[in-house]
Amino acid sequence: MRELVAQYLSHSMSRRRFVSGLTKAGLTATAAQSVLGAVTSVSAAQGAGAGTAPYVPQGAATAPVPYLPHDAAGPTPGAASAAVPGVKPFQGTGGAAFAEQLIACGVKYVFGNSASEDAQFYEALVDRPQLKYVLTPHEGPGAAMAAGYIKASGEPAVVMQAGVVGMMNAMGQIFNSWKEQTPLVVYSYRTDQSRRAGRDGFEEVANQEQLAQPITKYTWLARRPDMIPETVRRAFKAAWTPPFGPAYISWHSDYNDDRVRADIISQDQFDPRMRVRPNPEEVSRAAKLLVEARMPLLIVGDEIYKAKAAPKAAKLAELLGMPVTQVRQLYANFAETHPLWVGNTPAANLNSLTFPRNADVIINIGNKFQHNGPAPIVPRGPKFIDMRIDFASMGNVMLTEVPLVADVALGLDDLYAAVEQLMTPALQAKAAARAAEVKKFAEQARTLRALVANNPEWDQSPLIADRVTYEIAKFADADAIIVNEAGSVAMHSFDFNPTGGRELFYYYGSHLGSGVGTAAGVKLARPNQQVICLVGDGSFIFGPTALWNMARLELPVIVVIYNNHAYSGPHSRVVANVPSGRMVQTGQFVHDYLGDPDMNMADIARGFGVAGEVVETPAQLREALARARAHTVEGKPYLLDVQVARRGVGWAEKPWVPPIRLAAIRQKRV
Ligand SMILES: Cc1ncc(C[n+]2csc(CCOP(=O)(O)OP(=O)(O)O)c2C)c(N)n1
Ligand SMILES: [Mg+2]
Repeated sequence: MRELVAQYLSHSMSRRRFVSGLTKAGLTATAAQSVLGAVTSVSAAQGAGAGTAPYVPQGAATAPVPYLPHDAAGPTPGAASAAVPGVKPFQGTGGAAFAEQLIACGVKYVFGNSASEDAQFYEALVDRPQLKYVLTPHEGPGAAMAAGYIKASGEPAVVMQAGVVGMMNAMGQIFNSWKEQTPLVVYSYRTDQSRRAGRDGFEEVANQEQLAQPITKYTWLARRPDMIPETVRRAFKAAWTPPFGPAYISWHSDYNDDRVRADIISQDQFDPRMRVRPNPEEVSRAAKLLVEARMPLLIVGDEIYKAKAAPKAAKLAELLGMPVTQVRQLYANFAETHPLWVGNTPAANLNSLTFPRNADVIINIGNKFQHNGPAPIVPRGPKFIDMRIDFASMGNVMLTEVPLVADVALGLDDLYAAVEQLMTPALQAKAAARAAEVKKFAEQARTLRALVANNPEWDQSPLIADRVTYEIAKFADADAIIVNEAGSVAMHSFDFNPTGGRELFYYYGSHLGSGVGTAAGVKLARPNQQVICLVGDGSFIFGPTALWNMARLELPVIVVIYNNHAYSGPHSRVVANVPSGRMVQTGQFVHDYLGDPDMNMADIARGFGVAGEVVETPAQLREALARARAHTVEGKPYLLDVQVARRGVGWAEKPWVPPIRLAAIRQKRV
C-alpha cells in the first residue's frame, strides 16, 4: 500500500488505478475512497496546484472555446487579408499563433525553460521544425545564450520562461541586454488566467510585466488572445529598431489554449528599417572642426560593431591622421594593431589617456558612455562631436558642439565625404605629420605592453592571471571569438580586430553569470570560428548550466576559468575604500574568499557532461590547451580550471573564514 501511495503522489498512477489497487490490496470501497481523500489533500499541498486537475471553464464556457468575435467595424483578421503579400491568415490556438508569428519574424531558435502552460506552443512546434527549441536548465544562462546568439548572428531569437517564477531568474540577463542594447525578445505567460486574475493565485503577482519595464524598450500584456501575433510583432519591432534593446511580452496563459483568427505578418512588412542619415549642415560643421583641429581624437563605440562599420571608422581616422581610443564597451570596435590605435582609455575618462594629452577636437562614434565619476568622460574645453543613433543621452553630461544623429555607417560615409572635400595639400601634410607622431607613440606603447612577460612571477604556480591570458592569446586562432567575463583580469595580447580578426564579447552589463551562456550562444551563431570563454571562478559559478547545453548541442567551446578561489575584484575595491581599517588590520574579510572548501570546476563540468581538467602550472596550461583544441575539433566543449594566484593587498596565505560552524552548535547527530 505504501508503494501505491508513493506512486500516486508522484503522479505516475491515475486516480482510478490507485483506488482499484487499494481494493485489490483488501480495502473496502469506502476505505479506499477515504485513503484517496487523505492522499489527494497531501498531493495538492505539495504541488500547490501543479499536476492537479487542469482548469475547467465553468457554465456556458465548457463547450469548445469559440473564435472570439471581432469588431464588426474593423477588418476581420485571418480572412480578408489573404491576398496581401507578407500577410498570412491564420486560425488555430493562441500558442500556435505565437509560433507562426515567430517564424514570420525570422526566428530560428527559441531558448526556453519548461513552462506547463505553454503546452499549445510546444504542440505547434512538433509540425514546425524550422522553429528549434533549445531547452536551457536555468533561465539566467538560457537568456544569456539567447543574447549571445543574437549578438553574434545579428539575427532575431526569443527567450521564454515559466511565468513570473522563470522570468525572475532571467531578469539579470534582461538587465545586461538593456545595458548592452541587445535586441532580446522575452516572453513569459501570466500564470493567472483571464477569468481568475487578481485573486493572489498560484504563482501570481500583480502587474508582472511591470517588473521588466525599467529595463526594456517595450513591455506589453496582450489583452486578447487574437492580439498575440501583433504583440509579438511590436516586441520585435521595438527591440530591432535602433538603438536596439530588449522587449518583454506576456499574456494570460489561457490565451495560449484559446482558438484565434489573426493575421501573421512577415518581418519585412512591419520593420521600418530605420536607417538615419545625419543632418548635412551638422556634417559640414563637424568636418570643418576636424580638419582645423590641431589634435583630433576619435572614440569608437559599439554602434560601430553593430553597424559593421569598423573599416569606415579606420578610413576616417587615416584621412585625418587621427588617434583612436575606446572607452568601456562590449565589443572591440577598432583594430588594436592599427598604427593609429592608442589603446583603451584606462579609467573610462579621457584624462587618463597617456596620449594624446592635448586633443582639441574629440569625436565619439557610437558609445553611449558610462559616466562612473562626477567628471564627464569628455572634459570641458575640447570641442566635442557626438555621432550615434542613440540620441537620448546626447548633451546630458558633455557639452556637445556638433550632434550627429545617425546610423553610424551612413554617418561615417557622409562625414568622410565632407572631410575629403576640405582636404588641401597643406592639410594632408598636417595629417601625415600627426599620423607619424601617433604611430611613434603606438609603437612605444606596444613595446611597453609586451613587458607584461617580464613579470618576475611569470613562471610561478599557481599562475598569475597575466600569464594565463598571454598563453591563451598565443594559442587562440587568428579569428577566435573571446567571450570575456573574467572579473578583474586585464585583457592583453589578443590584438582584437573587428574586421576579420579576433573579436571580443565583454561583460559590459556586469550582471554576472552570463559568460558561459553567452559563449554557448555565440558558438551556435558562429560554428566556424573558435570560441573561447574566459571567466572568473566567482562569475562562472553564477551560471554554469549552459555547459550542459554545450554538451547536448555539441557546441565546441573552450571555457577557461581563472580560479583564484575568490572575488578578487570586490576584495581590492573594499580595501581601496577602507585602506587602513579593521578589515585590513585583522585580515578579516567576510565577503571575498571562495576557498575552504575549494570548488573544483572540472568536476562540476563533468557533471554537466563536459570534459575538463584542473591546471596548476604554465607547462600544464599549454598541454591542456592542446587537449582542449583536440576536443573542440571533435565537436566537444572542454573546460580548464586554471589555478590562479590571488593578487593585491591584504590577502593572507590562508584567508580567514567567518567562524560559522554548525558542528559547534548542533546537539543532535542528525
Ligand atoms: C549577479 C551579480 N552578483 C554580484 C555581483 C557583484 N560582483 C562584482 S565582481 C564579483 C566577483 C567576481 O569574481 P570572479 O569572477 O572570481 O572574478 P575576480 O574578481 O576574482 O577576478 C561580484 C560578486 C555582480 N556583478 N553580479
Ligand atoms: Mg575569482
